[in-house]
Amino acid sequence: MALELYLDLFSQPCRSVYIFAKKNNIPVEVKKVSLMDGEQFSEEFGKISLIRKVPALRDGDFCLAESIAILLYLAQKFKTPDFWYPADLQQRACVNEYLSWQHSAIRWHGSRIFWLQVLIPKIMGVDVPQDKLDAALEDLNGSLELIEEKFIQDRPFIAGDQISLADLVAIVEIMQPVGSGLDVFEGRPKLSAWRDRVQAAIGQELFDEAHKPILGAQESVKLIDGSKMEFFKPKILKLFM
Ligand SMILES: N[C@@H](CCC(=O)N[C@@H](CS)C(=O)NCC(=O)O)C(=O)O
Repeated sequence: MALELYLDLFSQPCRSVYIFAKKNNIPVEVKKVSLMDGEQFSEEFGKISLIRKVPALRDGDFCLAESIAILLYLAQKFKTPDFWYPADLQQRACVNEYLSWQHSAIRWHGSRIFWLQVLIPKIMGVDVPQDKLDAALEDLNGSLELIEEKFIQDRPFIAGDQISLADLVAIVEIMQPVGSGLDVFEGRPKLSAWRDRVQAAIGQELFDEAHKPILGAQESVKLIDGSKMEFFKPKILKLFM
């Protein structure tokens, strides 16, 4: 029986899991959970994950949340090529280091720009003050600098000569602010060259397919009836206002 992957490609961690499964020919049935329609709060999805966030995985009776846990589960269950999660102690440590760091850094910093520039104006009906955007951009730039100087350094990829889970998890997060119209690669030749290598390793077609929704988000979000996204308001007030 195929594994069920619950996801919405608007979401960065969903894209990493989706790309990983497709790239490695892992048999999965994709079940879309539309975040904009609030389907993460449905009774049906609650049976898959009480965390109520995507991605989530169901493998028979076994349900798993959290993208990193899912990626590692898939890598181990399907014995994907070593380079994704190298057996070499220090290479694996580099992957683990990046995966541990990203949660509280680039993940939030890239995501925040998307919320401030695309979702909050739509849902709250107001533009976000420039000083909030400037502060968010400063944080994002700090994270991008660390990715270049600390994690990529002079290597082709984060763990060495080949793509790993670290690069995959990094690229999907870095693309989130790009979806709000911000060219994060401008003036960053090292990051751009790394992005090109990651895209080539994933395959352009799969990369583009996974990123189509987020890269079209500025237009598609305009068409959504904002009153249908009221359920996001408490979260916005708590996290951003
Ligand atoms: N740490 C989790 C984060 C998952 C997450 O934050 N998912 C977001 C989309 S990017 C979500 O489902 N949000 C729904 C909500 O907050 O209502 C992971 O890596 O899987």
